[in-house]
Amino acid sequence: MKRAFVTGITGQDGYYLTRLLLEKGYDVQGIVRRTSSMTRRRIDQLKDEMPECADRITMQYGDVTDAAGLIRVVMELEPDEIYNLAAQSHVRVSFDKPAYTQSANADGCLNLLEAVRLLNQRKPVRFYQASTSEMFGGLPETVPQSEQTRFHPRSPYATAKVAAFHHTVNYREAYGLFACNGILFNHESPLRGENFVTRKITLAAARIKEGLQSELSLGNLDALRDWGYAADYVEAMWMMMQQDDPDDFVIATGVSHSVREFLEEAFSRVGLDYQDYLRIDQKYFRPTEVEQLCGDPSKARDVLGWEPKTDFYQLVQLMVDHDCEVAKHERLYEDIRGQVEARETWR
Ligand code: NAP
Ligand code: F7E
Repeated sequence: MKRAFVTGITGQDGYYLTRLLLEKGYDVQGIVRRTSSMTRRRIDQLKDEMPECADRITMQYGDVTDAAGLIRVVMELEPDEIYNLAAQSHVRVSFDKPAYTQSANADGCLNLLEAVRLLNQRKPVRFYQASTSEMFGGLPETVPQSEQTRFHPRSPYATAKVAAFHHTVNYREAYGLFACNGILFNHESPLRGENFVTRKITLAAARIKEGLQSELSLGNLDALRDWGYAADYVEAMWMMMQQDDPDDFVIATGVSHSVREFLEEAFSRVGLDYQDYLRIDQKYFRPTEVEQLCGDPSKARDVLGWEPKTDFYQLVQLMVDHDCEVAKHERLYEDIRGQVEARETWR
């Protein structure tokens, strides 16, 4: 049985990658940060969905900023494949927390690469780094962005990811490690964090429809993104790790849409006009914006045989459907709470 070690296992991609690895028969080991309240909601959901595989997921406390801890865990577990998904992944937040973002996203990768280098002296191990289209910076003249496009990072998040990208390439060249970068464009799902724009929109549409929310505050609606489905994208991560030689790949759909289009599409699916509920709030604008991302995934198609299976419209639909169910449950809960409160007032 192959063993994978996944950092960032509690995040969106952590859920989808772990699901894929379990389906492929892997033993999956992950680290979680110690927090005062539990962050394992997605992995608990996965264990409920795949009870027959639950004993093949193991988690222990760990943090990518703790180099000594990482070396201990990696040397103890001796995984065959390591996926570094851990990051402070919110671009807007990175402007407020630049040093922490650098520490988690750049130094965290370097810490893990050191552990990989040590383990590789004992047994072969493969390393995946979660790189990002944010590294390109989205200047309109660079569209479509491919593996050849020059990096022009426009946030502390992106500058840290550029450093991690180069650390990964450098460890591959200097020490002959099997280390690869997946340069993934935006990928979303019903398990996307609620403060990323797609999920913020689909949850708002569903909640407004149920009478649980009255307006939606957003920032820049003109930014263009190449949005894909997270379940498709984790397959590309795994495929990169099965190649004979390590390399870097752009993973994208090749089609982009604006935030405004996503908004229109999501609200129309629940029979609403977004303009009746929208408020523009300056606090959601970024000091420097990434205007236009649209990837060229031809290398991934030709070398890996990877292609996206889900288009923009299917993605919006599956997110809206999921969040309508969430909102219906919230509504039910509100109704029950209202009845309990009414009874307590009466007493
Ligand atoms: P996410 O949902 O925000 O998950 C991030 C994960 O990293 C969470 O499990 C988080 O743990 C963990 N983490 C954060 N800081 C950590 C630290 N210091 N030590 C250990 N774990 C830490 O992000 P995602 O969307 O799944 O993305 C996965 C990776 O791909 C990230 O590196 C992201 O930057 C990159 N990426 C994402 C996209 C995208 O569109 N989704 C595109 C390109 C690249 P908690 O649960 O405790 O917060
Ligand atoms: O913003 C605009 C915002 O935060 C998308 C991360 O996974 O993908 C993600 O980064 C666009 C931006 O994603 C709001 O200005 C408008 O232009 O959903 P987002 P992101 O910044 O593209 C990349 C590939 C990653 O690597 C990252 O980890 O939407 N926008 N109004 C807004 N964005 C947010 N979050 N909230 C708003 O209210």
